[in-house]
Amino acid sequence: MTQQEPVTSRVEDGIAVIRIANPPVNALSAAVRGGLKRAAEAAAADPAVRAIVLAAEGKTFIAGADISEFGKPPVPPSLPETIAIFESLSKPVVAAINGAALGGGLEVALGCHARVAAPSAKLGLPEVTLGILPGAGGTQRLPRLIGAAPALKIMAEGKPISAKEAQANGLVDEVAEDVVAAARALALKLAGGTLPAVPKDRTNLGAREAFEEAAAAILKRNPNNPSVEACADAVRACFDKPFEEGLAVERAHFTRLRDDPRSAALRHVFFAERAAARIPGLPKGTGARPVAKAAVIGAGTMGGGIAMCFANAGIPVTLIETTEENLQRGLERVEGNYATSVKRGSLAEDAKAKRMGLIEGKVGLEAAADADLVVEAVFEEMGLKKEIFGKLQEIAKPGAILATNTSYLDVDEIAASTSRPADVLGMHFFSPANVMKLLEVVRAKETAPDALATAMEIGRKLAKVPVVSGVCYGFIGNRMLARRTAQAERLLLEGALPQDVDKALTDFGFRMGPFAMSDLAGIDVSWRIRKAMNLKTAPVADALAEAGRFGQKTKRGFYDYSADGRTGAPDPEVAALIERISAERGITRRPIPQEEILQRLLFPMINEGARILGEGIAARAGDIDTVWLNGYGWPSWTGGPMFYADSVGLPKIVARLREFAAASGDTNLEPAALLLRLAHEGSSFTALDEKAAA
Ligand code: 3H9
Repeated sequence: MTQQEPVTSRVEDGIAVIRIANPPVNALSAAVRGGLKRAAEAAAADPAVRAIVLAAEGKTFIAGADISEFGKPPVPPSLPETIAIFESLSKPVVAAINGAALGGGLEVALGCHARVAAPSAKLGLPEVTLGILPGAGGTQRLPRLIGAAPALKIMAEGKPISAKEAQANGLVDEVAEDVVAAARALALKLAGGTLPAVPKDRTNLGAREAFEEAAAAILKRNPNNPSVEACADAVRACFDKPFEEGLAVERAHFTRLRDDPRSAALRHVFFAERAAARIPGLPKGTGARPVAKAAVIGAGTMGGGIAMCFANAGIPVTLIETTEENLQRGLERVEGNYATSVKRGSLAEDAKAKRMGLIEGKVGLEAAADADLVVEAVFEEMGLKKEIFGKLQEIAKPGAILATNTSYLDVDEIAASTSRPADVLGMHFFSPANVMKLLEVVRAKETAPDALATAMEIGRKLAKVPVVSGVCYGFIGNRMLARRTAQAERLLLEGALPQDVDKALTDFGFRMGPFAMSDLAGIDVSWRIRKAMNLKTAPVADALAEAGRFGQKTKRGFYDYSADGRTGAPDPEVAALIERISAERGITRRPIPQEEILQRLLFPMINEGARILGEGIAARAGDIDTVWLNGYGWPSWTGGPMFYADSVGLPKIVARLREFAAASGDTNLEPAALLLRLAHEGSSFTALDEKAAA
């Protein structure tokens, strides 16, 4: 076999070591499955082979089925068929799990007679995150190996477990540094004896009552999740049906779910998130600058949260304020956040101490002198930001990245206030910064390629999903959000009530609608900004704020929170106030159907997304989806705004936007040039991304 073969086999001392080498993650492509089948059959037929070790090259064992093959015509051998061949061999097969064994990768290992894992290996069945269930015997073999209740937990949560946990629950037989050597030794030990395949009866399933109890709790935690429901049903079949029939139950669920549009959307989400890491136009070989120490300027809620991100990732960070008093307040807030995590049990006391130990509070910008990356997180005031960046050009060490956390302001203008604009970019965190996954990395005109690469790499180290945005007002996410916010207010004036607007979005899958969100964040925040800018764009929100209804914190906002301070009830006073404002403006209110409300909220955002893409602010439609999925709670099973637009059909969106524009006279609602072109060509945002990637 040549070196390019994804599966090779070498016989030494009576053992055939079958190796998978299919970078980057050894996904089980058709070529790998074919290679595995041939290698298994050859080892079975070779009298010199007494036992078999299944190993893999690189840092991953097997990341599962090749997700890019889903939705394409199947190529034999199928994965279940390949696994069945290994399981039925009369010679022992031991899996040498060197790294992640996920999905189909773990299912391959379950078809082996024994498993040895490296201490750092992770084992899991993450199929639910792709809207499917394990489809190569995982739902039938794992319960029969470790018990039905623990197996369902692993499948339904989709989170991998450690090698140590896997050894404790019987999923792996041994944990060893040198997995191939340990697997060889185990394989030889097993040769000639009875082979310990996963039992096909109910021996290991555990009590049915315990399973049903666990299943009920899991289904309650995951309402309306077809993948989790299918996992529970397939595992239940272990009790009710023979092994082969259980496999048929699993297969039927797998095929149904794989072909469901929700799974296609979740696969898009998976690939879009990874594609967002690729920065178009970056010179080949651009490396990141080393970042051993960070500084955050401003110890407000945002700055404190950003400092926590660095500390959580083990990077020492200086939190800088203008006065001792502000600094102490900021540090106390950070300490309080960690204390809450300890109380909830999600953080150990010593881990808290370690993280706090990485955050050093200092007064004065000079404290940024030893940082490799400085993140400014002060008020949204251009003058103040320019002053800080002007000073940083002298204080920060040569080569340090100077980032601004601005949500709206012009990063080019900020960069122009220093003599080193190549070091300047935006790192826009989302609140709460220590929780939210999205990081918009704003590439300014003069940003150096390696500065950009550094921000992206640091973003990943901070466990964020970084997405590059060009410079514009609000960048990708907030610029689109502004369109939705404008429509939400307008819908109130035309006839809807806050609960109607919010319901359209929660029914669609958002956790919260714009008005409930506004009440949570505080209506006064944007009211003050509008006042300062003399904007009259939100008459209802302004009237509420002027009446002292700031939201949850005053127990009254768009909703009434007097019951328990947190649950908002529709308030007749708010309805009366809205009706009054409509009347004052001469607007005849009308009942607005839920479908229209949803379209009025989403289509203008999609339209703005198309403008953002057309202007090159976002490199891919998938980047826009990644922003909305990770920063704004867009429901993942619809794939993000641009993927959703494709599923609705671009001509329909164009037609509706034209109607909205004509009815309102708002030229912003006229379809964007790119949207028009794609609709006219019968193309889609997905096709546009695919063309750009090719
Ligand atoms: C399944 O197994 C179904 C079966 O039950 C039934 C079948 C019948 N396929 O994440 P990374 C690519 S469903 C194709 O950046 P990391 C990825 O797109 C599967 N491609 O690396 C990226 O490409 P690019 C269940 C895949 O080190 C590159 O590999 N399994 C697959 O941060 C590097 O990926 C899963 O859901 C795949 N399965 O993390 C596991 N996996 O460089 C999915 C990755 O062109 N994978 N790629 O952008 C993962 O969770 C992570 O990739 C892993 C590595 C933890 C393995």
